[in-house]
Amino acid sequence: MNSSRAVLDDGQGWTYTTSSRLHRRFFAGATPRNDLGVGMFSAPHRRLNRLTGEWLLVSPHRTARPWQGQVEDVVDERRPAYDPTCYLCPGNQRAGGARTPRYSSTFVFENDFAALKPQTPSGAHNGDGLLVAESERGICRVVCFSPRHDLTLGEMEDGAIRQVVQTWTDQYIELAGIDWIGHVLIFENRGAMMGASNPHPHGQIWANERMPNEPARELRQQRAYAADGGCLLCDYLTVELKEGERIVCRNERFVALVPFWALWPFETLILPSEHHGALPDLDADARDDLAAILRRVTRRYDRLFGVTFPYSMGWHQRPTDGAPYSEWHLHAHFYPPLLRSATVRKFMVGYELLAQPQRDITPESAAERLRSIPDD
Ligand code: H2U
Ligand code: ZN
Repeated sequence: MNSSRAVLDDGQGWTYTTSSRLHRRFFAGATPRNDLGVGMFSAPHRRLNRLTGEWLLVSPHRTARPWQGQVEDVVDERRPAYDPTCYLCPGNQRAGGARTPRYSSTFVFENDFAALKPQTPSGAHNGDGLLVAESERGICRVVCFSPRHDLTLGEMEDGAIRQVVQTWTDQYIELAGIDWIGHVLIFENRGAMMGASNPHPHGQIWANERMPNEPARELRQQRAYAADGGCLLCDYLTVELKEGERIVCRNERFVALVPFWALWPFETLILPSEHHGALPDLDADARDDLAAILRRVTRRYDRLFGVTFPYSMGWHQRPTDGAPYSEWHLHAHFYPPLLRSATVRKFMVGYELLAQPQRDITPESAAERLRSIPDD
């Protein structure tokens, strides 16, 4: 290690360098390797999210607590292949008045109720350095994954998911090519519990001028790590593959794992094994592998509690303001809210809202459960 690196000491027994190989502290220090179920890891502890730089609490002993709180309804999920009232089904009228064409694979349209707009009056406000505001331009689109109303990503054929990957790639290229677009977020909200307004398989794209908060945090972390050489997620993946405990599934070019610092109970991170910064960097084989792993992960999710698993998922790709961002490693996060069944979800409230996030089941046990589910 380079001795010129800043050494951070948080005063609670953790020291790490700015490019910290934190795992070395975990596994080569007082705590032996493969000791994640015992010792400090079976008691309350905190873990560092190396991608955001934020800590989260892990309280493994709390899984036994009784639950008398909110229980979600299990929605009857049988749906028709075509729903005449669905604005995303082929040939139907949308709420904004436009008509969805009779598409046969994927279909992209400008969001009729876009949160950001390309024609936005420019302006900045600074009231005594305390009341600060800036105008923000953007483009919001909706991506229909399939003309079939009744399918989910995990129920689609590999070839059809491959077409979704291609559409995401084409959209990223097109939007990144607009000179004032600095960041493109491709995401999917699935299930009413996560705020999706319609069960038809679809996602969204929000492209805007400036870096949003979460990618900006990840950029800072990846950049600080890369300052000492190496890529944060390439090195992290090497450690995860060596440990093996948090890997859910993998193929030749992609890996799905529950991150060491996972916050949501069954959160996963999907990343290419090789260093790529954005979807267009993937070759045809890698896109095939990506489609295959998406199918496998979403199938496992749907089988875990026997319901279409709600989640927010999204792609974190290299920003698009024209700078190289060679430190950026392409990845997708799946953030599903369900905790212990189809009806009991995790809430981000109280301490989590006011102090820091916390989880009960360990990432290792979540990975073990997801791993044990067949995905064929
Ligand atoms: P969500 O299910 O994640 O909310 O995405 C659906 C989007 O579709 C939502 O952003 C848009 C909503 O604004 N929409 C249209 O653009 N046209 C419509 O006719 C209805 C919904
Ligand atoms: Zn539909």
